[in-house]
Amino acid sequence: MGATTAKKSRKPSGKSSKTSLNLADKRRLLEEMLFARRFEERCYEAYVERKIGGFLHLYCGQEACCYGVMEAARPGFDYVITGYRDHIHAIKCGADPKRVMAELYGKETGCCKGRGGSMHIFDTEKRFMGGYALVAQPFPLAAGLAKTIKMQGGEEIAICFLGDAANNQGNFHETLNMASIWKLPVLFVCENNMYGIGTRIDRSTAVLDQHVRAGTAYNMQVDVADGQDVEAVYAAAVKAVDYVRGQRKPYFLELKTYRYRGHSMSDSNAYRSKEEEQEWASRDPLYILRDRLIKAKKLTMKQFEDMDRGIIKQIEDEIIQFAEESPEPDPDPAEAEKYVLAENDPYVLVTNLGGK
Ligand SMILES: Cc1ncc(C[n+]2csc(CCOP(=O)(O)OP(=O)(O)O)c2C)c(N)n1
Ligand SMILES: [Mg+2]
Repeated sequence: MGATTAKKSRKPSGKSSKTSLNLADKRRLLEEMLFARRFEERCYEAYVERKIGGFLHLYCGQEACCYGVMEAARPGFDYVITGYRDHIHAIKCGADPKRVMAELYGKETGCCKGRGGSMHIFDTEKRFMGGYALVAQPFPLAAGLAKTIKMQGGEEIAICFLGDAANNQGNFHETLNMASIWKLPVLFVCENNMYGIGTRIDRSTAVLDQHVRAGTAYNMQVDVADGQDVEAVYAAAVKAVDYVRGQRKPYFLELKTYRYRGHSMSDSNAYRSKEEEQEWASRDPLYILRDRLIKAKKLTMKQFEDMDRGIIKQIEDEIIQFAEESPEPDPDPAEAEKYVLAENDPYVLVTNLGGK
């Protein structure tokens, strides 16, 4: 389910993304998104069983956003950063799902040695730069990554996935302004699920269309796409990624989407109407792609169900088992300190990857 390994070349090749998805790509994307859904649902169960502690924010319903964008980008080569709804972005960048699950379990084999947990998934080898709990914190970090790339003359781009409510925080405005005037190679992807915790966007935000906001206020190239349709996301992302990679300028892509579960596990999700939930459930990103493939006679329902069973089994037999059997971290405070102090600061990590 993972992605390609990081290619270290820093010379621009001028190569753009391929513009359409073939049948094999679509089937793989369906399988990857189904894996993401089942992974998150299994996290839900593990949380209820108290195997996972702390906060847990699930990505169910929004899968087409991450998979559509990253299909157009270069996972493991481009730098990716996001908020706390981060497990699936890490996996699509190439992080080992076993180590992501072990991180959620707080085990030593986790991708942050069990010290980060759900909101702080990190895999610098795959250039997945986290996983942040503070709303909008990744905006300036993404700009910093893009600035580093620009100074090094590399072909990478920085991709920052964040929610709609993050755009009401000061970091959004300062970062978009600077990214625009400094011409930074950063793609901002706004996963607009219309809610910031329990507050609907029209109660918190003056301009509802986030791409309009970014385009008019910060003189930035922008676009908007249906975040439930992975092919539509992919088509918009190809344009966005090619623009950022080719022009070395920022771009803002808004994706209209919906999260199926509450904001986090502690959210009773009582603020949305059943009608609204049902309307979005009828536009499930998995079923849009599945039904299109079935209609084109490229997939049968039986094949889909077999795929689903295989994924559920793989998650149980390989991923959950790995997390369950992994050792607990060393409780010595001196051990833990190693992972909370500046040594592992993202800036230092970028510098270690070859930055100046
Ligand atoms: C700086 C800061 N302020 C407030 C919070 C509390 N908080 C956590 S998530 C959230 C809403 C964010 O919503 P959005 O950006 O739309 O992302 P979504 O959860 O919908 O993916 C808020 C206000 C926080 N974590 N950090
Ligand atoms: Mg939101």
